[in-house]
Amino acid sequence: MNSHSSVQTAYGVTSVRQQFPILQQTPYGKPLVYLDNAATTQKPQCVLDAMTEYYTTIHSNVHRGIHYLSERATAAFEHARDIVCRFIGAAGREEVVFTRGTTDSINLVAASWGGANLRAGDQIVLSTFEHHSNIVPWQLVAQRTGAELRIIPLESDGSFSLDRALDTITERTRIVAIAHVSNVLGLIVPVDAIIERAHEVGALVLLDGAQAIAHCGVDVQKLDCDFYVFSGHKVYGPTGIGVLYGKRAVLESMPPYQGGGDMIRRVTFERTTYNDLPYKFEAGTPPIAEAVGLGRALEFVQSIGIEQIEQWEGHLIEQCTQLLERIEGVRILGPRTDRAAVVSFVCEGVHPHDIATILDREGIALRAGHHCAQPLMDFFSIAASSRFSVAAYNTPEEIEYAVRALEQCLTLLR
Ligand code: 7TS
Repeated sequence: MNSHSSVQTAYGVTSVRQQFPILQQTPYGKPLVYLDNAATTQKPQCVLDAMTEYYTTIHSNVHRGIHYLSERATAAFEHARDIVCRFIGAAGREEVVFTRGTTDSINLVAASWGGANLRAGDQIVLSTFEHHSNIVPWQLVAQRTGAELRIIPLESDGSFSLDRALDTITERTRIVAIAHVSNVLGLIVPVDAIIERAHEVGALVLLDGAQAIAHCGVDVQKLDCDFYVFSGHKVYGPTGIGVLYGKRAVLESMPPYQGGGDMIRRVTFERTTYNDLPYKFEAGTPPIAEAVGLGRALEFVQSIGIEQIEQWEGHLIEQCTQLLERIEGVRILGPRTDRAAVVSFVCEGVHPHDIATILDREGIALRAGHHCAQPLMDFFSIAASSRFSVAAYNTPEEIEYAVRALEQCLTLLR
């Protein structure tokens, strides 16, 4: 534990933890060990306070009424957009569209950009490990347009080959939609080379940043991706809000997704003209308090430092991997290195749901299932796997406790 202790002192996990009231809970009389962060992260007090303050003193509808509260609500909402813009390094605030989350953002791009640009014979490149929300929206638009899905395969041992990924992109590829970090493998995808190749053939790239945004520094201009999408709730913010970043010229060229208030400039029954970016894609009353909460959540991440979080989580994942490797009959899915925040594994002869049920009684929250990545489960010929996923507030002690509980559980079940 000595090496952990020195890292721990420098990082200050105790003060990070103290900011999360929910972590004080003791389910079944045991301290809560929350290791289901890839599904959703918990919320620090500052996010809860920002949302309460918003509803207590600021709430009104945005971009509409010319009155005191409406102006304050609009300012708070647009300030949140500025925070997102800086956090991801976008060139301008008009490139930041608020959505309901990653799923909503991908559906927007698939329906709007895909509907306008895809034709029969065009290729949409995805990977084997995509989350269902980065598969099904593309299937829907492929069915409508006659475009085809082309899937980046994994090596037979489950590893990712950049060469194979680059080979999957062809002259007929119009868009590559791929996870920045896999929610099952934890793999940090080498996206730079993929983006370069895609652009060489004139294709766009959408990065699904749902699992990256809280764990890796993201700079959309450096990445040079055309779209970047993520959910607020996976980065210490509230549910019901997410982001679609798009390069300005690309967003400008896209038709509206949903129609309604705020997204228009002028409506007549004969013809409607649309609002400027980003409002063209924000029909109806947006999730205002949620945007405020997300802005505060990103400031919370900045207050610790994304590099510090990345390093801390790297230690936790390395520790978790090493401990799991010592257990007989445990197979870890995904790479040994280039991994962010997630460790999925299968235990010979034991069902993941049984593990999750037994560990739950020890106060440990982990995930068991297909993780909304059934094609990946099919690739591994498994129905489900178990998954530990960490966040900024997890500790080496929790990892040790969870893996020891897993060991005892396996002894019991075998
Ligand atoms: N893409 C990836 C890579 C994800 O991990 C998830 C959610 C989504 C998209 C969808 O995000 P949403 O906020 O729109 O629902 N992943 C998980 C998970 O791994 N366990 O629960 C949800």
